[in-house]
Amino acid sequence: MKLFYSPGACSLSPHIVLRELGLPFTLEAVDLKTKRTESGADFTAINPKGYVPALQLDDGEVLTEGAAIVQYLADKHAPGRLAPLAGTVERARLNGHLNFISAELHKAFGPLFNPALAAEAREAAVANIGRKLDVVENALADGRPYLTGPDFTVADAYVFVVLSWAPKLGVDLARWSRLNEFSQRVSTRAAVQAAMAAERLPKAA
Ligand SMILES: N[C@@H](CCC(=O)N[C@@H](CS)C(=O)NCC(=O)O)C(=O)O
Repeated sequence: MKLFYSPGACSLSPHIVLRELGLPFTLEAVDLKTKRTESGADFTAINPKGYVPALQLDDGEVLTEGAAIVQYLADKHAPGRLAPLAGTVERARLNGHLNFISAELHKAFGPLFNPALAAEAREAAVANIGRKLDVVENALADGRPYLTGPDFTVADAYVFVVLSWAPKLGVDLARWSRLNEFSQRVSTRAAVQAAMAAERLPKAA
């Protein structure tokens, strides 16, 4: 398998999952501005959507959409470990988290990646992010270490990556103490550290 990624982008989530599962894979970086991969290929010919992550399977098929990729990896390679079995209420809860992270939290960060964003629009975007972060903080309110309970899942990998963007984009996470503890906890996992090192990202503080 080959994961097309950009350092620190949402592709870090399937990257972490590949390492959590101990699977063999290669990495190929994508320049998201030029849409060229590090080997010079036209990335839009690999993923016409033009964004990472994309996971090329050994038979050539290319999977896209981070939430779909991580579920495929978990279900295929370690059923029930990083994602509860399909058809269970536990799995439906996990899907709820994945969809929320993808459609609500991840996308709420989108405007902040625009360096030309006007101050007023930025303020609105940060307030919107805050409302989504409240939801995630509440999911951890009973002191559970991970989103769905005692065990690390693919949703934790994804939300960890999205949270990691906040300081880089000037969003102060100080008021979400459980999210801070969560990020710290996840950052100590061997697979997370290995994925971040492979993407040449600085170690979490
Ligand atoms: N719906 C997609 C969104 C992926 C996405 O937003 N990727 C970003 C990096 S985090 C990207 O590659 N942006 C470049 C672009 O859209 O041109 C998913 O969940 O996988």
